[in-house]
Amino acid sequence: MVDEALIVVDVQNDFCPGGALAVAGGDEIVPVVNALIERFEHVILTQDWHPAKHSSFASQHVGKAPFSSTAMPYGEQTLWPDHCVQGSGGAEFHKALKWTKAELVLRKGFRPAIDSYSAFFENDRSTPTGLGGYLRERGISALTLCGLATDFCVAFSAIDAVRQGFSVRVELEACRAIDLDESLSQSLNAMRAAGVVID
Ligand code: VGL
Ligand code: ZN
Repeated sequence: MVDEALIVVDVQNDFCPGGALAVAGGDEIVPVVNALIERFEHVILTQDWHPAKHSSFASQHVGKAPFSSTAMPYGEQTLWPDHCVQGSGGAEFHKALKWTKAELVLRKGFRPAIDSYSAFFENDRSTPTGLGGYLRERGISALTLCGLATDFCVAFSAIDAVRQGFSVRVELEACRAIDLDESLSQSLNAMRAAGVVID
């Protein structure tokens, strides 16, 4: 159908086993994601793409450990190990991901002072990435999301997509979670409450 797109979120080396912010089983989704890519006419990828010394890295906050959190001007921010640095091998897509069909690669998290989990809005929840306008201008109204990680970039993207008026489905078998402090169950509840269809 012409008005549907698949959005593949952050299937990058750093989120796979051996990577800097490895998600358990992150690599297991690759064949499932590849099968989805074949099925969809329109495919969009997101790529977490941070400058070195990004403010979401615990290394930039004295005395803070990875997976702790800190107050940023835009709100509470989880602090991560250094990951997905622009141009690094860790920022590349998993080598088995069949990504060449993608019509758009949307990079996010490139502003030093603000993180961006969602493909639509940065973590201040108000700076747009432009993806909403891109999809609307192309007449795409229904989105299926998959990728890494379920409870951060997939969930934030899915909820923002509903708020932007898209009809949104998440393919859980093509997702894996970080699951910090129950964040997986919280994100599933939040997605369902927002109106995301979860398969
Ligand atoms: C992500 C934490 C930090 C994600 C990205 O892709 O879910 N999580 N950066
Ligand atoms: Zn990141």
